[in-house]
Amino acid sequence: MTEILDRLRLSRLGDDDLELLLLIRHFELKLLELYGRGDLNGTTHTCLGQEYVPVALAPLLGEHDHVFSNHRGHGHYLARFRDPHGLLAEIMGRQGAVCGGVGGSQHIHRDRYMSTGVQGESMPVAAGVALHLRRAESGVLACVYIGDGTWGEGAVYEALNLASLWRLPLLVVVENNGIAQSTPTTAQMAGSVASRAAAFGVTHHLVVSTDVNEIRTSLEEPVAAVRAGRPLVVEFATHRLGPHSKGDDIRPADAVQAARDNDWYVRYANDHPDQFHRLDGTIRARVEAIAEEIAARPPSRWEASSSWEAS
Ligand SMILES: Cc1ncc(C[n+]2csc(CCOP(=O)(O)OP(=O)(O)O)c2C)c(N)n1
Ligand SMILES: [Mg+2]
Repeated sequence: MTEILDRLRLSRLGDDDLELLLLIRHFELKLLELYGRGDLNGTTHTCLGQEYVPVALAPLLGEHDHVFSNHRGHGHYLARFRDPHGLLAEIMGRQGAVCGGVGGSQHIHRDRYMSTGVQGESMPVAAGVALHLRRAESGVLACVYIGDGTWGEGAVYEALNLASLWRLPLLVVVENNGIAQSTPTTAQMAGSVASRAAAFGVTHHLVVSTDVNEIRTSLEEPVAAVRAGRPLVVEFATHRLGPHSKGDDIRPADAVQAARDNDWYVRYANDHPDQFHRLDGTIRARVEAIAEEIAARPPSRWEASSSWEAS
């Protein structure tokens, strides 16, 4: 019995990893609060419950790797840049915004990181970038995050086909949270992610754990193989803790409860209370202070770069 409980216990993380997880959690909670108060315009999709995915992947990706994110991308961005100021300023349209405030929550571009709110759009783009990398920057990969619902887009299959045929260094991270907006995966997906990857001869790796250390170790070799030209689909069986965007949650109570039962945040607090409580309040307060500081800034201005003006 103890053995079973030990296995269910989340392993202890370094402070750095836990701080990043907590930063993403409190950032997302703050956003929902700001939207709820009417302090923000537009929309947002939080990654509450899924924070551990980009945190586990973070050290497996290098600064030269490209990352293509999606509509639910705040955690992807924070895990790559640890820049809550730039992201919040972007979402709030304040000075210091990563993209001058014209990208907002879903459309961020910084160095080799790009997100889009258009489902599936980034798959062929990432495959094209991976083709360039295979030719020009050996050992560098393109990582693309997509959801389960995005497997309804034909562009996903065109990209998988070429990635396999041309042995592209393409890492497809699927955050399968079992739902697309309000449609359960079971109501829209025939077969499975694994069988669809197999149809193209692409390796598939399933992650059911929420243990950052365990996931990272299990992905070291498969990600190294991607760099050598073996495309990979990593499917995370995960849970969306919050609504699709803001107030739009029509899931039955048992589905929401299942997401809560799997929440790494609650489990980690139980398994490592000292470390958790030492850091949780600090990070929460840090996010609170960042939000106040950003809200007090003047509006952002977007100025076209000189190269754009010239063209
Ligand atoms: C091409 C396209 N069709 C529809 C939408 C509207 N839309 C935004 S998110 C979403 C659901 C995406 O589900 P999934 O891929 O599972 O990602 P999740 O939201 O669960 O993270 C839809 C249909 C869109 N943004 N782009
Ligand atoms: Mg989904």
